[in-house]
Amino acid sequence: MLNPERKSPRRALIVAVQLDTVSDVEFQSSLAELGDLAKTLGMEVVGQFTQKRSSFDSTAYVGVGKRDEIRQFLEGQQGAPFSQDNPLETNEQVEFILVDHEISPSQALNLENEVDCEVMDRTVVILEIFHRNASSHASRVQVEIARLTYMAPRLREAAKRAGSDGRQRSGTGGRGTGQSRSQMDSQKVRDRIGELQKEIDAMEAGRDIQRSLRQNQSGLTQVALVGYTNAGKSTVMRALTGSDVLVANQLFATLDTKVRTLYPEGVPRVLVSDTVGFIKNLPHGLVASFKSTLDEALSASLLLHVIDASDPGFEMQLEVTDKVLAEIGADSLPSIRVFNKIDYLDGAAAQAERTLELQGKYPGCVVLSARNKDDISQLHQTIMHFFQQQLVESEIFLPWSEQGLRGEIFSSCDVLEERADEKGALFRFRAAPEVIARLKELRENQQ
Ligand SMILES: Nc1nc2c(ncn2[C@@H]2O[C@H](COP(=O)(O)OP(=O)(O)OP(=O)(O)O)[C@@H](O)[C@H]2O)c(=O)[nH]1
Ligand SMILES: [Mg+2]
Repeated sequence: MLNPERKSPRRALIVAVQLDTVSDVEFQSSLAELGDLAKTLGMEVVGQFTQKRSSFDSTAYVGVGKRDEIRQFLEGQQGAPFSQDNPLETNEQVEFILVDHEISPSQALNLENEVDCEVMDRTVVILEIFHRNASSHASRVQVEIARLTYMAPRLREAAKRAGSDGRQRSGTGGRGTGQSRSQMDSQKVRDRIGELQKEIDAMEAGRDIQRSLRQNQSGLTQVALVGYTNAGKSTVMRALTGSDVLVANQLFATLDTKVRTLYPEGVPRVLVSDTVGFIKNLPHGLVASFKSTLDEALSASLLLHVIDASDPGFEMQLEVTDKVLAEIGADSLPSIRVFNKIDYLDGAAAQAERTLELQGKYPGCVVLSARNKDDISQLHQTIMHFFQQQLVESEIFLPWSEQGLRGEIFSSCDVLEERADEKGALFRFRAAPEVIARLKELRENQQ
């Protein structure tokens, strides 16, 4: 397992195949993202080996020639003095090969054996980050399920190899579980996944209850922040709610949904939830196991799709998020695109020009910097406006002897008028239809 305490970065090489269908820009941005993922794990990428192909090599992902090149490069590092040609210090050998795709267990093991260096594919890199950043019990269990699901076929493959040639590496997917491949047969892994799944189901039942309790509270409406990892969701959340959610220049800093009240509070009261970030090629196991986190987005009445406008690949990131939202059925929810980090552009004129450009291309979007107070209060207004549009006008008369609901009316409704006569007070207000229905019911019960 990677040791998160270790100070000096561990060296890694990126190895990637560019398929015919992938443009140079897409390919480069994917490599840059893998580099960021590696950095998040405390690794330093010291080089990359890429290859154009129409499909992956079925034996070991990259072709024979490329494998030779990598092996020679790695052998060249062994004991070689530090020099211009050898950017690696003698004692700091490359420890990992990072592959920018999810590859099969046999491809990973063949590549490992041939170049004699541990291989981590994109999925295992992401799983490792999720494993490190998961802080609640629920997210730890979910990550564990995803890791075991990923590991199971790899354990089988490794056991097969160990049986046939006796060779065993520490290898792909086996890290972090505290058990070697041979100790854990696939039946045990399946049993463990079953146990963990039961735990998740029980937790989900609890969460559903909590969610419905929240929804039953007077006039509560919810907005969910969604978007690509590192787009600034938690920063926007913090600014909108005055809360202290974790903000970090890391990928997947937020793994647990947080729910807070929009501040300053208005009518209706609005809850804001922060969600896990999306990424291209999110491991399937994680999409499934994190569905419950994204479910929070599904129960929202409005989505704020946060996009890092300063990232050259923001359009791809926007598409990935839209695609995942569609996959979980959240594409029918009303949503506002929030282009963030506009402060990266120098000067008001450049920012205004970019804002116009984005608004032309994405009608109805909001362009802002989460670090700018005025921008945040405008966003606050936009959110309130959205929910206020859904309020309807109504009135209730409370006789002087039955003023018990007065406080409730003021806290859950936008009171337009309070008219008093000798019999009591008439309240004219705007509120969510369900709040009005509940107030009327309470009023009838009083009579
Ligand atoms: N300059 C600038 N930086 C920002 C802005 N908003 C967020 N950031 C920075 O971007 C980084 C990521 O912000 P987060 O709020 O953690 O992003 P996130 O979308 O919650 O990320 P994950 O939880 O990892 O998915 C942090 O270093 C923030 O300080 C902004 O408007 N301007
Ligand atoms: Mg976050």
